[in-house]
Amino acid sequence: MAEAVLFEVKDDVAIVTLNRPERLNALNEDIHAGLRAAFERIEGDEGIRAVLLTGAGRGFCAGADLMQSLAGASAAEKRDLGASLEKDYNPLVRRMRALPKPIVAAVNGVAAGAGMNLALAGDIIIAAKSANFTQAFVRIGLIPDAGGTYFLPRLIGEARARALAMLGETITAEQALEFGLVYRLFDDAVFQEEALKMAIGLAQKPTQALAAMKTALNGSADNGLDAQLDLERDLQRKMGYTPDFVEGVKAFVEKRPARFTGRAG
Ligand code: T3D
Repeated sequence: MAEAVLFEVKDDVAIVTLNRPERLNALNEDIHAGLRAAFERIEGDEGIRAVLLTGAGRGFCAGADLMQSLAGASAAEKRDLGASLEKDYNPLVRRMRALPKPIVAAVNGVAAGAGMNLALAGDIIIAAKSANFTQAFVRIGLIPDAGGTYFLPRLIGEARARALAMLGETITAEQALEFGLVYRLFDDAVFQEEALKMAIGLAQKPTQALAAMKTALNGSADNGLDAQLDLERDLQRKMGYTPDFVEGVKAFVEKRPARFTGRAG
């Protein structure tokens, strides 16, 4: 049986590919286990400085595997969806947000339900022009999970978030761009190449600064201005002692491109 999550490292980028194309990469136990293993490796390997998360085949991710939702001997247990969020989805979303390395979520095709929200947990979300997005939850009597009710209003505002969640309509990649849900679109033919290029570019940037940016931006969702200014001060103090700050300034003075190592000290 093919691995449910493919993992490859290229030019300091971990390429994590959801790999159940026949099910549009719907999330089952195998995918969750594969993602846990992938992120454990990414967290533990200093040589990995960026992540590219994408899907195999024509889909990015069609959300939870509905074929397995209620099937099997333990159907009653499976209806405790809170337990499945607690075990699989919530730790994954927390992990992605806390990861001290940038994640490019490269939405190559349909992103539905928790599959869409998995993409939103990334740092930079890009999409192929043929991709589409849907908060499919309402169609099966659920609410958006996997961080959807947190990310959506912050990314696209209350009005659009509520409409997408309640209507469960599908939006095109162009609409997602217009809404501010994704950063950039690429033609399908060059999508994977451009996504990798973006991730490799991120892997060459000052990794400590990108990690600190994630901390600061995560904090800004909940902090007031005073707390956020304090957080910026504390993080910038740390940045001042990184070799990449010294290299960045030196490169500027010497009028050459900086060669960042991403090292902490
Ligand atoms: O159980 C829990 O843990 C609950 C937690 C829920 C969190 C959630 O994510 S809820 C949202 C779950 N996802 C959905 O409701 C989306 C279901 N899928 C669709 O509505 C459509 O497949 C799409 C709109 C995404 C794409 O449509 P289309 O026409 O491009 O493709 P298709 O023909 O429907 O799908 C292709 C195959 O993938 C098909 O299999 P088949 O008929 O060729 O054997 C289809 O059944 C399968 N597939 C698509 N989505 C899922 C799936 N199989 C299992 N689970 C899926 N979510």
